[in-house]
Amino acid sequence: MIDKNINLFKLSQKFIPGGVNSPVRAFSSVGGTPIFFKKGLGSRLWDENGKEYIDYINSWGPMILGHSHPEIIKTVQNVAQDSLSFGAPTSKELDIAEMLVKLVPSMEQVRLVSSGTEATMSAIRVARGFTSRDRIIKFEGCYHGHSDALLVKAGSGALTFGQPSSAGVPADVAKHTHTLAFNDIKGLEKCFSEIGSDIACVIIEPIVGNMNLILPDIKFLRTLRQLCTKYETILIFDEVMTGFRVSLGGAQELYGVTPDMTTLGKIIGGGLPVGAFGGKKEIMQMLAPLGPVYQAGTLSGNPVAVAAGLKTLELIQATGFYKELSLVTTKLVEGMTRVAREKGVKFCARSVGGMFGIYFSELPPNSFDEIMNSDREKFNKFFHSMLEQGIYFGPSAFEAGFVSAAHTEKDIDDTIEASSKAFESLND
Ligand code: KE4
Repeated sequence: MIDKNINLFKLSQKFIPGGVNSPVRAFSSVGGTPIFFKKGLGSRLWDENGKEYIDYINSWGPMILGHSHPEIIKTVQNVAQDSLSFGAPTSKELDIAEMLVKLVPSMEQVRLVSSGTEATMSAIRVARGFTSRDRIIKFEGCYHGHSDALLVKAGSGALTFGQPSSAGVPADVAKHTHTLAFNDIKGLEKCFSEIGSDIACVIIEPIVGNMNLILPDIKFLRTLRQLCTKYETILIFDEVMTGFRVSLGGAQELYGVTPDMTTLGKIIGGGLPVGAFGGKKEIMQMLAPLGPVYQAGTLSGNPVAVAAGLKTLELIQATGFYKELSLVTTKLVEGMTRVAREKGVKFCARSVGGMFGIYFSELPPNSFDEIMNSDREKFNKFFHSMLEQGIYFGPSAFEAGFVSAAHTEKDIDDTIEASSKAFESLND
């Protein structure tokens, strides 16, 4: 039987650079042919050959309720009947803004955009406008989308390609971005002691999901908060991935560290394009039409996308939602770790809420350098063995995995069973 994925990928490369609309999808890091999907339902995906998979990418986070959730689909269908876009205010934008401010209380005001990249790019511009400073700090291995100032040692995509900074980013832009080591308190203190009063903002993934899953040292986050307060630097938590993924209140709720601004995306659109950035009112008032910082978007707050996001945000507030999601995700990582040990494979895994990391290393990594030392080759073999068995993990050793509320105990058991075979194949 002809593999439609191979044909489609070959054809796509004729019209689309690399055959994909986002680099990580090309399987460059793991090798082989990307899978072209045509249907998703609950925890399952079907490719163009009709092969079924259990999905642990969930569109890189948005599909926390699973694919084609009936209530979300119905909401989208209903709203779409009244036009897809107005380019004018709608009551739904007020509804989701009110809900986001309620669920992320560090945000007094919020503005909607159409992607995480737009959210982080805009947040940095507001921070620079508010402080009249140019310098920003990010951390190696963290990824915040592809705006120029942030493609300086980004973690997702670029790291996989082994060139952590991107061509096309002018040196004059990159020079304002200082990249520090995640969890390195000394480096942070040194940088602030040298240039603290010139730093407009620090942007960080409070829990990193773009150099695989890396947890913060609470002392590191607290020191960062203290230094930003001391030097009047805006602290931006990029929760595009962790927002509503690790808990209802995100990483800032889990760690009890309050940023000045937060960026969001993925889950808040329920699978449709929605991003958001928000923070203290005095900062957000810098934005046009009130203030001197310009930011805009034709489809910002799109009514259909916002409706999908609103329904998603409503459903994830169900009692016990995150308790259950965390339990299922923990069962997955504990089960895989157990069978890896039985097969004598050097492997570990961990999870936070509905996201997880798997590592072919003795201990879970806590830094960029440590994740870079994990066994990429073993990951790639494992990835393909699981794919063969109908289990779809992220096609890169530097990505986190995601579980949805639609994943059943049987999905998890089947995945653990498949991983046992995959670990065995590593010993061949
Ligand atoms: P988007 O522009 O892709 O919507 O969001 C950029 C972004 C910003 N901040 C964080 C913490 C993110 O994780 C992302 C995007 N995440 C990647 C997954 N590693 C999206 C997948 C892709 O690039 O295709």
